Amino acid sequence: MANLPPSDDTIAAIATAPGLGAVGVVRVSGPGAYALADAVFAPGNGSRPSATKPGRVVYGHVVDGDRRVDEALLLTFRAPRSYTGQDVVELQTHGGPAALRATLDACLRSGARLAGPGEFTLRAYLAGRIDLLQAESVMDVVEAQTDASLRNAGFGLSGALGERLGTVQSDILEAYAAVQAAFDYPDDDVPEQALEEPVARAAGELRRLLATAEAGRLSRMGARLALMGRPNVGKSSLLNALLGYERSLVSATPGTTRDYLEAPLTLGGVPVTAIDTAGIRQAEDAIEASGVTLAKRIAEQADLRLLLLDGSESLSEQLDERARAELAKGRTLVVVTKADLTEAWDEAELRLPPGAEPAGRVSALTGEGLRELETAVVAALLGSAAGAEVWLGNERHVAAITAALETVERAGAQARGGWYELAALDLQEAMRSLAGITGRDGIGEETLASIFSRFCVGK
Ligand SMILES: Nc1nc2c(ncn2[C@@H]2O[C@H](COP(=O)(O)OP(=O)(O)OP(=O)(O)O)[C@@H](O)[C@H]2O)c(=O)[nH]1
Ligand SMILES: [Mg+2]
Repeated sequence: MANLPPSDDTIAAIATAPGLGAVGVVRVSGPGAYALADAVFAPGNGSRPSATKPGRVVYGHVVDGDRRVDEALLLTFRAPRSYTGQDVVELQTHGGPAALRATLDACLRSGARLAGPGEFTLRAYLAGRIDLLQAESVMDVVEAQTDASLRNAGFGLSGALGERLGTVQSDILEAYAAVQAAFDYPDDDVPEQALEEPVARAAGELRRLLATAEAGRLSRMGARLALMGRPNVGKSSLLNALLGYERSLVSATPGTTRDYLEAPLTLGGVPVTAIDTAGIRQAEDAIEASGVTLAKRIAEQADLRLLLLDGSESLSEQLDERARAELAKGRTLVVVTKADLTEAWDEAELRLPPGAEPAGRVSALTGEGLRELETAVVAALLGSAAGAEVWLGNERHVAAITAALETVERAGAQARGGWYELAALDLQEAMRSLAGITGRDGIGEETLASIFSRFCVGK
């Protein structure tokens, strides 16, 4: 069983990212933080660090015994007004690995313990300064790669998601009270809506949050977008146009792209890996045949596929039975290319099967239709969550909300059938699932240990 580290000793860690940087920070937290600062920091004005007013920045040197380690700034925070709620000092040194390592060593020699991953944030949580939801959001902010994931993390950090869950919790409590009343006083009629309404409100809000889970997952993990189509339809040209630089080889010879190639881009806040593939046809040699097999596999595994059709060439050859069968598998947008050339057919002739959506006409040459295509891709990836204020970005929260929704819905059905006792149990379970997200009402030590172990050291 995983154990939490002690929270009453003094810990230290390098808080900035490894590598070269102009400034690096060693963070120290615990009851011995100020004594430690006296031992490892010599202010330029000859004062003692422990005598400085909290919140001040002091110039001086990090020292290790008689040795000057580096020029540095000292920042001081007094409990409880610090990140961890404890006495905290931060040493800002030059950012090179040697200076930081030597500063940390001086701290460890002066009695600090090396902090484990997430230990500073764990202390903030244990001190009651932040709830678990906010603690996890700290990690999400640190890890955020795109604006959208940063916005989602900020939503958890500010407590706004906690507030929305709080509303759900009070609805569930209200339903619970109604169920209890119906059970305790079977002779007094408890009006049906006293139970139905809060259950419906709670379930509705949980469903709205869950509808954004896929978008949240994609904003963290990224989406894979496969470009497919016959040789020469303009797959490589479209990839280059989307990227804004020449990534993939383009030529008038059909069968130019034989291998596949991946390129990263961001669409609507979602990190997307666009994959250019070999044109699909009866291959002329073994290498091309391997490329075609690979292209089909990539299309199978993609989150979304773009099927490209050349608008200036005959449609029937490009959209044969095999291509139509592929379309029927869903998750596919149909893109008509070479919009700058004369149209050889009308879009009405497409007659797309369900699962495939038209995404307009584009020209890689003139840029026509590219914005609209990007919008269509984002809409297809995110669904209704595209317009939502925030997305649920954390798997643990998604699991807890899914469980809460199931039990709330079941409680509603039980209560309608007159099974009040069972409904009450389900509502209690739903409360427990939601409480596990914020951790306000207690959470197992093992869960805590596993959550904080995913942090980086120094946070
Ligand atoms: N006029 C015009 N020509 C285009 C456009 N997009 C591509 N082409 C031309 O079409 C030909 C094929 O383009 P590619 O991007 O190599 O096509 P592909 O689908 O990657 O072809 P393969 O790799 O052979 O499967 C090239 O001669 C391009 O210049 C477009 O939007 N307008
Ligand atoms: Mg190509």
